[in-house]
Amino acid sequence: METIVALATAPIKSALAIIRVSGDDAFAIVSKSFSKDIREIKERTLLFGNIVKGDKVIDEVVLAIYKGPKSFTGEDLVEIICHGSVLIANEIIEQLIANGARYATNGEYSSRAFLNNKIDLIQAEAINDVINATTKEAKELSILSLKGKTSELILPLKKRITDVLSLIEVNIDYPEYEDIEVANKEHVVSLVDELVPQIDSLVENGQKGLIIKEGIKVALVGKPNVGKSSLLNALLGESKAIVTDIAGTTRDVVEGEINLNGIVLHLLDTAGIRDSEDQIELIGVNKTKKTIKNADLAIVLLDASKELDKEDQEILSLVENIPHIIVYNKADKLSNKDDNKLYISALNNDITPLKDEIYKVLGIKEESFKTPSLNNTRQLGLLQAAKESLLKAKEDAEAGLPVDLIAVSLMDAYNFVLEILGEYNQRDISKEIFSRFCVGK
Ligand SMILES: Nc1nc2c(ncn2[C@@H]2O[C@H](COP(=O)(O)OP(=O)(O)OP(=O)(O)O)[C@@H](O)[C@H]2O)c(=O)[nH]1
Ligand SMILES: [Mg+2]
Repeated sequence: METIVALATAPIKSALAIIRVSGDDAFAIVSKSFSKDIREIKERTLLFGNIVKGDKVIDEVVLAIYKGPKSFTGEDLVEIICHGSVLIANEIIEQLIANGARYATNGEYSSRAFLNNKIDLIQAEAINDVINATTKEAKELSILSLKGKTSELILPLKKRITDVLSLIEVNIDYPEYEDIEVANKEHVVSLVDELVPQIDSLVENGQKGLIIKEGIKVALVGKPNVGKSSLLNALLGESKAIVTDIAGTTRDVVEGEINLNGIVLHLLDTAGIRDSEDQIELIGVNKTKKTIKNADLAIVLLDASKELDKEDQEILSLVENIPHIIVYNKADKLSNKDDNKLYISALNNDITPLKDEIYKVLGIKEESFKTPSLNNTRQLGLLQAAKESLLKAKEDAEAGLPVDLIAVSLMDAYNFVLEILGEYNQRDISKEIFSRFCVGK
């Protein structure tokens, strides 16, 4: 493979910077500008020396030298650890390019690791997730995937589909042999009945993993004056949104973000919904309706001190089709409470019951943070596709179709499972995935 070079650390002033060089000529290209010849090195090693340009020293550096295939990319790889100056790093990179390397594209190192079978696609995606994680919990979950724990979840599916597919193959290829088991409808039906619940549970865990990784959009909705902005402020622990006793205070959507015990909530405080003559308020109300449609969870606030009215009912019907929590605010004004209702007082910062309920609705438990899962939309989409193909195979089996036709859907399911790992059609999908990486990864 062509030799590539890029800065692996951030292009800012720091103690040290790392430049990565990977490819067939990595050792030769570095040797041209290093005070020692490293071409014959066979073992992983560290070397101290100078990077030079003619007789000028660019920097004193340490080289971490990895002889392929025992390297991250699987190729000969050199990490040049230099002083953390952008000028020095650029000068070294220019020198290596002059010596025959080319600047790497986004994610090209990880892409090579994948193509050289050092990691599967799930692990490659996890590298990006680790880098982009914004919470400790999301980072830890991604580390599990990086270590291959998520890939292991797929292996039983792969194996079981292979079992049945190979039985069918043998039957098709060697119909004359009488001592082999006959592939029949029951094999397919029992395979599908066994795997579909497994896929459902993978999807369920994956959706939780996605929430832990990316957080959720939470819309605070309700009539004017029920205390939405007060709740936003209480959740954020700062007075971000304007609160007044004038109905219709909030017009634009006010956003805030909190980390609720490991889950990032992107909070959206909205304009109170009501029929209004006020042009500006009406625009706000329309924005609220759009916000509800895009939210993952709606928190509907009702005023605990008042009777439910038609306007409240209308708001409840707006959230009917998305996950929602109904909460009674201003509980401090009440003396009698109904055990079946969720009460809070945004004014008094008494909102713990709501925080607990959010966890409950999302189904996130302590173990969710430690459970490896297929948790990006690509992986979840492929799981869904695999499930549909399996169900089609079962339908065909039950309709009495010949096994070779049933095998077509089974093969589709198999390929979808392989595609999760990047083992099918790998070059096309990996191109798309690695383009999302930063250069130097
Ligand atoms: N007693 C009591 N008053 C509250 C509580 N929460 C909010 N309020 C008061 O209710 C009034 C309206 O609060 P806001 O937070 O502005 O209400 P809102 O839902 O954002 O209203 P709009 O922006 O107009 O839609 C303010 O006077 C708050 O102090 C509560 O828990 N108890
Ligand atoms: Mg408000």
